[in-house]
Amino acid sequence: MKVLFLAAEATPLVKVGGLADVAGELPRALARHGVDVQLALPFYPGLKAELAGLRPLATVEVPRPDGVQTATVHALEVDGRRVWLIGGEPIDAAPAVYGAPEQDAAKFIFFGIGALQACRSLGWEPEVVHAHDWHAAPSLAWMRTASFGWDRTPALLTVHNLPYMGTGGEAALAGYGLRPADDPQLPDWARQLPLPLGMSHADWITTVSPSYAGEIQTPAFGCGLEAFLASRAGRLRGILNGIDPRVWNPGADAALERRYAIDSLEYRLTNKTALQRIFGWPEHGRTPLLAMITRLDVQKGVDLALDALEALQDVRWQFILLGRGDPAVEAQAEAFAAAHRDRAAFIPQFDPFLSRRIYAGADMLLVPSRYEPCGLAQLIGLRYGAVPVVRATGGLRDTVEPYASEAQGTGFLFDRADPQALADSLRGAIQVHADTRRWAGLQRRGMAADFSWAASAAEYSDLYLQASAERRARSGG
Ligand code: NHF
Repeated sequence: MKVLFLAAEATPLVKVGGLADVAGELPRALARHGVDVQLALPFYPGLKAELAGLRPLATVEVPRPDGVQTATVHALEVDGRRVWLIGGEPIDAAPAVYGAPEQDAAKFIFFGIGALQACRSLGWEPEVVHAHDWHAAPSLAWMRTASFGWDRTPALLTVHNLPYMGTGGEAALAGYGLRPADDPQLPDWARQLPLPLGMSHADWITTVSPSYAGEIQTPAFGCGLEAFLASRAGRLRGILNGIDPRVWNPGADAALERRYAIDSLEYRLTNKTALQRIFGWPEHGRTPLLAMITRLDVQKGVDLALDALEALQDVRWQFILLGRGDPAVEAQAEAFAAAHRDRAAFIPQFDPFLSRRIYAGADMLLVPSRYEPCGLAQLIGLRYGAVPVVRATGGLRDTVEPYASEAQGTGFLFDRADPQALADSLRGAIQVHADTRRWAGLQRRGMAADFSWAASAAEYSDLYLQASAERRARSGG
């Protein structure tokens, strides 16, 4: 089975967020199911500079009603799989991976069309085209146009984060001759946006957890597309993301002060003490060390965490927040850390090395997201024995089992997106933390849970087969 992945980012070449991990790691797991994934990425100027010696394989035409643009095609092997790099003027004109909406739309539409043209011109025809997020969604509309004509090729679209629809991309779609979606279930404002347009052409829409697949069919999470998504319920599936257990392994993680495993949990303390020392805090093993490692975005509920901790003044805790993002959220975090220097720290960075040390040393990992399609931090937290305290939404609900008794549960969940609900949950968690035996049980159950890519890959591979069979049946064999 040959599958073309189209994505704006993928590890190890380009990484901004969780999408990169999925697009980079899922193909490896799919290979074990006999699925040959070739991945196309935009050839961003930054990547070009890093791969300066790479020679172009071909150039292809990207047709527009007002003329033709040229895309360059480079290819390289990563982990034994081919990655296509599609370059050209619209990508050079908007060099950051993500920038201004109009320019980004032009760049990503160009990229998607260029990738399809490259496959055709180099003689590699995928049996399934699998696009990720709004960036790649327009290519699904384009492959069905008369001029390209891949009508028998199944199209899958994975939505990693529904609110990002490519707003501002209306003119760019028209510029490439892409007509508005004609699905009557789509509201007018959505018909000429990249993500809904792609969804209207997809045979299957997937998202990254079963709960989120259900939530986006409701007004609270559907961003105005709930009626459309509900009308596609039979063609909408939630497939949980995974993590690579070799990449995330506290038993072999070179970043840690001390490595440990499920049967040597006591070594974690060394990692906790190392963190307390960095911030000049009392090196108490019994004081709960809480952490958040996240993009500082309203979605992630950093404000809820800070307000909840304010409400827990009477309780002993220490708190580390690592991540960057929205300047307003950063300012709030900075003010919080300044007011609680003796027990709170904010490090406004994406620091992979430090993040690993935090997963390994924190007692609890807070993920109070307002919505969460899947979430990767809680999966890493579970694997590292940093017990997750999460909002019961999306993938968080699907991956963290609520603490119920000495023998059951891997973390703590709360329902309402408000600081008091989180504070109550934290109070409960901190009480259980005082009981070392119960706490170690929680940690061990979380560390033993299997969130590798194997299960996801099996589901995607089944879906590819099903989508292919459906298309074949529809077009008469
Ligand atoms: O894990 C990758 C990621 C998700 O919940 C995450 C999100 C964006 O918000 O699928 O995409």
